[in-house]
Amino acid sequence: MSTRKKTGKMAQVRKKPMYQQIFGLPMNISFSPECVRGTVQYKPRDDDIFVVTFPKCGTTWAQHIVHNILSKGKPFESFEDFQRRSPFMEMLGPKTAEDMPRPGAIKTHLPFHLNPYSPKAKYIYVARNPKDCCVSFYHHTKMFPEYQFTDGTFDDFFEVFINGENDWGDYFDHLLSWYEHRHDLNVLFITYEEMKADTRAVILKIASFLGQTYKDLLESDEKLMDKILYQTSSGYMRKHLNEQMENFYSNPVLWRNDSPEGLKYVNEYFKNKKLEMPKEMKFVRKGVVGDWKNYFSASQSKLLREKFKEKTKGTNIASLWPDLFTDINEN
Ligand code: PPS
Repeated sequence: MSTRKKTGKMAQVRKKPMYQQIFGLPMNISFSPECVRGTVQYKPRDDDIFVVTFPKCGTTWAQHIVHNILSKGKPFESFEDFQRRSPFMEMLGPKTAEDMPRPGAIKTHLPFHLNPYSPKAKYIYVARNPKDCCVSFYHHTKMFPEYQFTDGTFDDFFEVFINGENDWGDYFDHLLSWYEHRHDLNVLFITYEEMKADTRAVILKIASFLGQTYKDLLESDEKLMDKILYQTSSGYMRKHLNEQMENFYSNPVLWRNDSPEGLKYVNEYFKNKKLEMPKEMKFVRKGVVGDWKNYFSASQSKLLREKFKEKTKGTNIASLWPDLFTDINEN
């Protein structure tokens, strides 16, 4: 869309997704504010395990890996089972974490200062390079109808992302808040790219963080390791999880009636706004490193590089993704 300025030049008016503000952060507009507040106020149990990420950085993959390790290779049976055993607390509400079968892992997307914290709980933080994160977030925002962004372009979303206006706020503030804690004994800081480069090594790292017995078991049972690698592969998850999500959202009993508080709220929001979940779920999408090359212009890469430099000054964050700004001619 464009409007004519007084100078006669056309100025771009960018399309923006819909959000609500809670705790000073933009949040998914269909989430219950009570559930978000309840999440921040939740007091972790000593045996709590959290999978925390900025959105679109590998949460679901890490949740599946953790679950497969804890369950000795038993995959989630359905999307309902996934939500019950590994609840997304801001969306579903703190009661789902209280009711979660244990051992299990709670999903959150909160920056460190807002995430429920206990020195005894364990936190797995997954970071992903900002360019692929931005592309993945763009597809997510286009796919879910509550954002009212189905006709938004990548250029529109890039503006939102670079300004930190997307849900859960600024990518860099989030990353910095957890990066500071990467050496804490109860924090395991990993990257999506590391998971892609050597999934087996990361599975062992996660198992060891969860408990020596999990690591010992995987080291002594090659078949179990292979099963976990298979069941957490992007191909397997693309087929099974996407299908499970489609089944869940097209089943009125599961999604409309018999659901946790937070999901009822989302459901009401959808009903009031006459929104429908997409029939085809592309939640597990490409699952690769470097898809940004298909989206970023040279000037967008330059803008992000400048922000990256400014925000991460005095840290070693750039060394997490050494090639991020070298393979595009920005000039
Ligand atoms: S969310 O909505 O924030 O919970 O999304 P999140 O799970 O963090 O991130 C989604 C991206 O992770 C990719 N994904 C995977 N990559 C590799 N292997 C496996 N098994 C896997 N599962 C999910 C998913 O495809 C999203 O990335 P993009 O780049 O969009 O493909």
